[in-house]
Amino acid sequence: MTLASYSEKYIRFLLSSDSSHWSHSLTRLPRMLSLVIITGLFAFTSGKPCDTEANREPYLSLNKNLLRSLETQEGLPNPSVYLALRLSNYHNLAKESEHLNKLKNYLHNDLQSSLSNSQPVVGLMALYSLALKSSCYDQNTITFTVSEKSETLLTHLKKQMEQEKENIVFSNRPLTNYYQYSLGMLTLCVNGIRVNNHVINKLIKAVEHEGFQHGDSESIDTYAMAGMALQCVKNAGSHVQNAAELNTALSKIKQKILASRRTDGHLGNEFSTGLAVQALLAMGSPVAEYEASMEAMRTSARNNIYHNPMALSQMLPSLQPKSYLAIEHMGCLNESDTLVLEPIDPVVVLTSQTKVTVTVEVVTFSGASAVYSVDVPKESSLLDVLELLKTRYVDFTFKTEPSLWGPYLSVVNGEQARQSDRRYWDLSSDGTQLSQGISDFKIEATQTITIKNISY
Ligand code: B12
Repeated sequence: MTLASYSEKYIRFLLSSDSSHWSHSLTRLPRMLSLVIITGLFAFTSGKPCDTEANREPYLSLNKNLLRSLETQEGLPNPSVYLALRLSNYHNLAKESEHLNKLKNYLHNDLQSSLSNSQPVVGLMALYSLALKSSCYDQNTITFTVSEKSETLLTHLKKQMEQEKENIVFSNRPLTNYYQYSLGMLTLCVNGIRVNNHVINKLIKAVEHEGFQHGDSESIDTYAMAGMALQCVKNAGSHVQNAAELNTALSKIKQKILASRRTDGHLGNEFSTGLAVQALLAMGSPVAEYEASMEAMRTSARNNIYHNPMALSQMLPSLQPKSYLAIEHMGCLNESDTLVLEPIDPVVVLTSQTKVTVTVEVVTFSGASAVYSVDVPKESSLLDVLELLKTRYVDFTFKTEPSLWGPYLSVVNGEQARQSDRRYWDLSSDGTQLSQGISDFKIEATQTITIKNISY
C-alpha cells in the first residue's frame, strides 16, 4: 500500500461519521492535533501527485493557451472557458473582467432571444450562471424578460428545469439531453437553491435505467456531469427522501466512469476524461483512482489534442485538481493576478505537399447514398474537404451552425438533421465514429468519411 493510499484510508477513518471511530481516535490524539494531521494528510494526498513543480509548468502553459483563446475566439463569448479561467489558481484579472462583460452583453442577449422564442436553453443558461457565480457576481441583478415579465436568471433556470422534467414525464427524455439536465441541476445546487425532489428523482431513475449514449458508445461526459450534480445534491443534504437511491445512483456512476478507463488511462475518450476526473474528485475518490487519467491528459495535451478551447476548458480544472463543485465556495479574494501572456511569434502554417484522397459518402435518412471524392493536402480539416467538395460537385452542399465546440454540421445536400427530431449527421471514418467535429478532425491519410443522417 502506498503512503498516499494509506493516508487516504486514514483520513476516511478519521472523518467517518461513525462516532465510535471518532472517540476511538480522539481519545489518543487531542482534537486540535488530529485536525492538523488531517489537514497535512489532505495536503499530501490531494496535493502530492498533482501539484508538483513538474506538473505546474505544463498546467500554466495550458492555462495561458486558454487565456489566449479569448483573443481569437469567434462567435458567442464562451462561458465554459471563463469558468475554467476562474477555477484556476492563476489569473489575469483584467482579461477575465473584459470577458465577463462580453458574457453579460452578447451571451445574455443570445439567451434572451432564445427564451423569447421558447427554445430550451438549460445548458447554456447554466454555464452563464456558473460563470457569474465563479466571479462572485450578484445574480439577482441579472434578469430576462419573457411575455413582459421580468425574472431573475436563476428563476428562469428553475423553470427550464421544470419544463425539462415535464418532458421526461411525457416523452421519457429531456427536451435537450441528460448532460444539460445535469448541468442545470448542478448549477441550481452550487447556487444554494434547493432542487425539486421530482427533478432529482428523474436523474436518479435515468442513471438507473436509461444508459447515457453518445452515438454508438456510452456518454461518459453525461455520467460525469450527472455525478457532479447528484454529489452536490447529496452534500447539500436536502435530498433525504430517497437517500439510498441517491447513493446507488452515485455508486453506479462511479463504477461506469472507472469501467470506461482505457489502457492509456483516458476515461471514455480524450474529451470526456477531464469531466470524468472532475466527477471522481467531487465524489471523493482516492488519488489512485484518477492519477493515471491525469497523466493521460497531460500526455494528450503535449500532443496538442486539446487545441479546441472548449476541450481545454473542460479538462483544465481537473488538473488543478478541482471540480465544478468548487464554484460553490469561491471567495474571489486575494487572487493571484500573475497570468501574463508573452507575445508569441506568428505561426506560419505550412500546407503539406503530400496529397491524400478523401472519399465522402453521404447517407440520407431514407438510406440513399451519394459518393464524392477529392484530393487534399495531408492535415486538411474535414471542413476544408467539405468546402472543396462544394466547389467541385454541383449536387454537394452543406450548412453548419455555430456552437461552443465550433461549427456543427446541420444540413447536407439540403437535408436537415434536426435535434428537435432527435436526428443528427453522424461522422465516421472507415467505420469508426470520429471523436472530433468537422473543423478539428484532420485528414492524415487516404480514407472514406461517412456522413450519415441517423436518429438517436
Ligand atoms: C449531447 C451531445 C451530442 C448530441 C447533441 C444533440 C442533443 N442530444 O442535444 C449528438 C448525439 C447529436 C452529438 C453529436 C456529435 N457529437 Co457530441 N456531445 C454531446 C455532449 C454529451 C453534450 C453537449 C451539450 O449539450 N452541451 C451543453 C451545451 C450548453 O453546449 P453547446 O455547445 O451549446 O451544445 C451543443 C453543441 O455541443 C452540439 N454538439 C454536440 N456534440 C458536438 C460535437 C461537435 C464537434 C460540435 C461542433 C457540436 C456538438 O450539440 C449541443 C446541443 O445543441 C458533449 C459532451 C461534452 N463534453 O461537451 C458531446 C461532445 C461535444 N460531442 C462530441 C462529438 C465528437 C460529436 C460528433 C462529432 C460525433 C460524431 N462522430 O458524429 C457529433 C457531431 C457531428 C456534427 N453533426 O457536427 C465530442 C466533441 C469532442 C471534440 N473535440 O470535438 C464530445 C465532447 C463528446 C466526447 N467526449 O467525445 N453530440
